[in-house]
Amino acid sequence: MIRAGRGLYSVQTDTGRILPCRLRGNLKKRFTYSETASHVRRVEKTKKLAETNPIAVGDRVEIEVSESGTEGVIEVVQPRRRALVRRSGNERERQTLVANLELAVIVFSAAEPRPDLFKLDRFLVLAEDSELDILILLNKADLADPAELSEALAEYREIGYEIITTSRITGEGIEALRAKLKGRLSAFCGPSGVGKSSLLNSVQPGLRLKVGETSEITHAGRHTTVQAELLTLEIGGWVADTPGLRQVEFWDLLPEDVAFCFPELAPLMGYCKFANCRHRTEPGCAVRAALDEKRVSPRRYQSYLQMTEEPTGRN
Ligand SMILES: Nc1nc2c(ncn2[C@@H]2O[C@H](COP(=O)(O)OP(=O)(O)OP(=O)(O)O)[C@@H](O)[C@H]2O)c(=O)[nH]1
Ligand SMILES: [Mg+2]
Ligand SMILES: [Zn+2]
Repeated sequence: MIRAGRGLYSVQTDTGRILPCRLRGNLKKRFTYSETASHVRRVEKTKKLAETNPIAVGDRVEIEVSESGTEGVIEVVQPRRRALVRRSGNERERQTLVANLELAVIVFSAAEPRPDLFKLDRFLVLAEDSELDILILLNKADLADPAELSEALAEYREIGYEIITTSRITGEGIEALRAKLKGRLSAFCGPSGVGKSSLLNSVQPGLRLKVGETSEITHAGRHTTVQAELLTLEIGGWVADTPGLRQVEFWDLLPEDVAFCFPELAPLMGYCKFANCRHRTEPGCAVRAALDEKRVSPRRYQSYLQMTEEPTGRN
């Protein structure tokens, strides 16, 4: 399923045709997902599903095509593998942004808007928790001071993240980005106005995605892209353009699981004196020791503290 409207979905068939489809009525009610997210660390929880959307972009479906052959009905939604899931806005509902994706492309801009690294960390944790491959794009490189740029990048490269600096204006990084997207299902996510749709237009000029005006995006609440949509790439693969997220709320991430989503903290787990250590003020804490020895960035640690302070789980 590549696009969702009001009760009407676009489904791309194996032959590449795109058909408008409705959802079989009873599917909406008894909707269950077999969740295969295989976190060994996660205690199996019974999840009462309150989904914002019963079916998400990226879901594989079986359809019955009408006699005329011009439309269809979605009969079966196949079990999802990995998905990008968050808690939606003020509602206590689970929202699947994109299903069955392999790669999360997290887009930030070097300027306009200024990068909020704490927000970047939240996106990273969201993607890590879903066990996705991750690529960070630092867009609008043309607006940045190169020295400042490399400083921001170093922190993430040190802990193993791949970052490509890109610019729609100079074309920097576009070819490298294309190579990363080729042949897989990926999703662009990040705050509004960072240039997600612009970059996709550069990757494939025929897409003609709507792009926001710079003057508009400074007003809070302006979103140019309003719905996730899966685009077919000529080089092979699919990529979802998603609307910018103002807030990244986790759906069911437990505070004790957060450290596992920090690549520099995960290897330390199990080495604290207390098994239930929250890595704050406990004696014999391996995280605090790594922090003292400057093996962990104080800013990233701050990010960890912020994320475990709030109620991250469903309550
Ligand atoms: N200087 C510069 N401006 C850019 C670049 N990429 C995008 N922009 C501008 O940034 C603004 C926002 O771009 P969009 O592509 O609409 O941003 P978006 O991330 O898709 O935003 P939402 O759809 O609201 O989530 C537009 O005015 C673009 O022209 C870039 O590399 N350099
Ligand atoms: Mg957009
Ligand atoms: Zn600890």
